[in-house]
Amino acid sequence: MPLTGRWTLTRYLIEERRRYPQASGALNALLLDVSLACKAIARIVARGALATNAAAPQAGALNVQGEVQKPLDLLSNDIFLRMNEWNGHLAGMASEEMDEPRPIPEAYPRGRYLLLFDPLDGSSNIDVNVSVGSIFSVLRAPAELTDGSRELRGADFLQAGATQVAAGYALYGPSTMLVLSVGNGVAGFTLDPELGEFVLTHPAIQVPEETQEFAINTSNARFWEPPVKRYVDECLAGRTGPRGKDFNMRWIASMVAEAHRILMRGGVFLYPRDTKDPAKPGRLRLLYEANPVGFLMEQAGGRASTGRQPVLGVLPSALHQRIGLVFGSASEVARIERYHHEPPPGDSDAPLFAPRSLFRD
Ligand code: AFP
Repeated sequence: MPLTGRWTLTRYLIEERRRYPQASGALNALLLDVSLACKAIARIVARGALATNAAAPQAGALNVQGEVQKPLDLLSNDIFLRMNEWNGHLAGMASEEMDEPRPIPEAYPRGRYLLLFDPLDGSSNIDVNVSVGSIFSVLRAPAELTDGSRELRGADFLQAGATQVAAGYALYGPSTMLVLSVGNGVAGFTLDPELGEFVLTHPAIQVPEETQEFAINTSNARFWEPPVKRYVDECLAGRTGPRGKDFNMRWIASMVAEAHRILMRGGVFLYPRDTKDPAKPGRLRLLYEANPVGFLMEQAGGRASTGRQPVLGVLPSALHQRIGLVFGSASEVARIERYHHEPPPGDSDAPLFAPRSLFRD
């Protein structure tokens, strides 16, 4: 298809910047470098087993989460670091794959932003040639970091998701896509492999409100809390249950791919807090996964929650903090939040809310 009439990522970012005449262009330049990192990772992922022996786990390599790091996780992390350390727009980076945040090398100037990322989300899918992605979040850096009066600390990244300046992901699927928000809605770009450019193909993405699709790893059912069990049971009951309609289920085990499906056709994703491992209040990471996906969902008219509160309102307490996460179509997420706040149906201590009560909806 000819490019005429289509916007490239560069044009989209410039048009967005024009709404802020005082903007320096630093955020745009940063996002273009992030997109270049994603293109480089896309090339490697697309070569599959030909690229390296990338899919083979490296003996003994564990990240700070205690998960096996594969060569491709490490390579993608390195690409993100190298593509972004030199440009003068960042005061530091933090990655799911690194124990400590990465300061900007002395050789380069410091900038006004912080970049957080999971360079290869869903990497267990690499072995089986199923979609994976990169996901990132941009925060403002404290002024003392930018002017060089002090060194980077982990605490600099502990900002609520609502303060994100931009967030997005790249999806390495049958085609490579970049989906991005700079705080004015969500736009999706498809990589044109001939031009090597991200081209705007999905402007103004909105999460469809009506859904009959949910995504959860049901092998964890015995560890779920009652509100989650109630929600899933009601979906499974289908047309004959309280929801009065049949639901379909999906599970890709790559959150970026699930988020993309939900942005395109609606649905709800749950990786809730559970009782599987008391040391881990959820599976996903607040700063590298929940916050950027939460920002995108809210910007697309959807909703993202811990189950108890909007995820973007959570003040992080640690760089690698895990959290329960529910996101997708706004009314479904609101329903799941409501189930967390109201007494369980049939609770004998709460007769007004018992299943047959007039006070239940
Ligand atoms: P990896 O990046 O370590 O493969 O983890 C992927 C992920 O964080 C997220 O993308 C999936 O939704 C979730 O884990 C899948 O977890 P289960 O293996 O428990 O289904």
